[in-house]
Amino acid sequence: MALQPVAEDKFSFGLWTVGWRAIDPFGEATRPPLDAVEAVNRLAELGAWGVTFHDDDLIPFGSEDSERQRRIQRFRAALEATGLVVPMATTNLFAHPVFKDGALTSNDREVRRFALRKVMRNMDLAAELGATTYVLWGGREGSETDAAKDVRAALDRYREGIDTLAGYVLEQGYQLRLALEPKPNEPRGDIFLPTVGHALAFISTLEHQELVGLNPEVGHEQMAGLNFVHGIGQALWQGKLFHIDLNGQRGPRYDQDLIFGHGDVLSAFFLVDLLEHGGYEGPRHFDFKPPRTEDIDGVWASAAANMRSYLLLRERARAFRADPRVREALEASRVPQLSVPTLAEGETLADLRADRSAFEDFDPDAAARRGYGYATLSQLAFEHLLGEA
Ligand code: GLT
Ligand code: MN
Ligand code: MN
Repeated sequence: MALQPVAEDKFSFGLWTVGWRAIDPFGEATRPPLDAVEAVNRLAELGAWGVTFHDDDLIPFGSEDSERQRRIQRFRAALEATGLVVPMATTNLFAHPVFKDGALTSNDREVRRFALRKVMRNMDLAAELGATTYVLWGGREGSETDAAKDVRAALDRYREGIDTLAGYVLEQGYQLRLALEPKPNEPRGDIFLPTVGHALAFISTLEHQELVGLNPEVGHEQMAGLNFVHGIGQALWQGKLFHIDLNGQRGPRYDQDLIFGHGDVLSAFFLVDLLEHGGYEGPRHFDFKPPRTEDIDGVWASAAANMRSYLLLRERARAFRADPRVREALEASRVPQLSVPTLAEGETLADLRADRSAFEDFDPDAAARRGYGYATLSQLAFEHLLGEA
């Protein structure tokens, strides 16, 4: 079994993941800062294909222009030396206190204008480095009290912000698509566009909706108790899965950002199965946090673990799909029948109403007696996951 990642696997990591110093609300950093060039070198050694960043991961907020250029040059040189690509970039619109009431939806108009300029500046860099996806995670867009926000006005501003940024991409002729990343809460008490579903509905109101899709994160949907595989299924169905943040989460609680697979492992299995067989060709991007207990060796061990988890699950998913017993079980469960349109080709409403077999002669009790065989099918998946099948 090939568990050594290769470029074709399209594994990517954010600089902020391996670079997380483990500062949490209760404690100080447990690790020293990690140089971006060191991160690029080590990720490349481990077999990653891409690296992603927030503007402020690469260039500290408020840096002089010369310092900014120096840091970009070093980063670019490391990319060239290793062959690592930058498939995606994003903006830090959450750390500086100026964004304490949000960025694109802050009540303060000056803050909203500043946020747009900050995004546009980093879009220039993203395009220069060859990125094709620009993520927008609105972690501070929200509130702790419903007295603070007119949600309809906030959504007007959110839409105006995204329309403006998409307009900028078009004006500049950049090859970038925007990907919104939903999250239900944390750091805000409640965040706007809390789930995949909310974000999809929002996108349908945008001026340049073809340019805007999603970057769903495993843990964020699971924090809301939702089925991530179903969310991804719908995003794919709507042509909106532009990017994905893989990690682990154990149910509704704070955002854990565990190693991929180290949460709901059955869901991770079906997720990999869907990504591999559902036509998603984008990056497999890990947005995890190396546990706070780890030293730098543990950081690299955890980065490698994400990729290994994915490859193991991919192997298991392939074996599941190739198993003749699984094909039989799928057939017995009538899974392929769900792909058959309910009306025949060209069938009219009158035809349906005239079809006695659909109603008058249909025996609902007989149909109700038929089992669906999901216990067998589900157990087969479970045994493949455990490598037992
Ligand atoms: C932040 C957040 C992630 C987002 C990143 C992109 S930043 O770490 O928790 O889920 O993907 O802004
Ligand atoms: Mn994320
Ligand atoms: Mn997260």
